[in-house]
Amino acid sequence: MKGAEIISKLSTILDGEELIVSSNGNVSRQVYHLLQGDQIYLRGSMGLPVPIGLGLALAQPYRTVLVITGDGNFLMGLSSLTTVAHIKPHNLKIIILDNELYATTGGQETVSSAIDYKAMIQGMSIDSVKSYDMRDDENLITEMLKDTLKEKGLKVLHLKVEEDTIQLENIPHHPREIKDNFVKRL
Ligand SMILES: Cc1ncc(C[n+]2csc(CCOP(=O)(O)OP(=O)(O)O)c2C)c(N)n1
Repeated sequence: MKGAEIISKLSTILDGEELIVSSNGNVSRQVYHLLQGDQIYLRGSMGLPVPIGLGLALAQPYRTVLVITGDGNFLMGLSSLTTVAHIKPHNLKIIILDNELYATTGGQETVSSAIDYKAMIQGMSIDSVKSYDMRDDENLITEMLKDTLKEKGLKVLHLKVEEDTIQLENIPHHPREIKDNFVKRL
């Protein structure tokens, strides 16, 4: 299963009120084209989806905040997960789409293949982390996404995914426009 297919599946589970932060590059393009709403589609700013999601979750405690991030982005901003683990915002959900690549910039390998994500994240005291390999098995995806989004509490879902083959068009908005549209929803 590819990251874009998982993002598409989310459209059947989200209720439209969630605040979404997506990582720069392909993931933000996919969220922009495949999901609804004015969300935070990061452009250029690599490594920031988790810390921005954390701030948003604390500022908007009655909204579900969903971070959708590539593995390269997640690893770049990894230290912020220690703060997430310490605070444990009940409304913060993090989905890591791990293709073991910096796919956006040409498919260079990340170090993900050498990392046990579940052990690493549990080691930070996030017991609710789940990790699945979706490259051959699509069966449980709807259940897993529902569990992540609809069950209360901090959730981290790490998914091994296949590389996306289709490149979607760039987001046709300046970051300031993205921000202005997003803040209207708060
Ligand atoms: C600090 C910084 N370094 C490098 C880049 C270039 N860059 C943009 S997207 C990207 C890859 C992101 O990888 P990942 O989050 O795994 O997502 P994928 O591209 O695999 O969907 C890179 C290296 C950047 N924008 N900022």
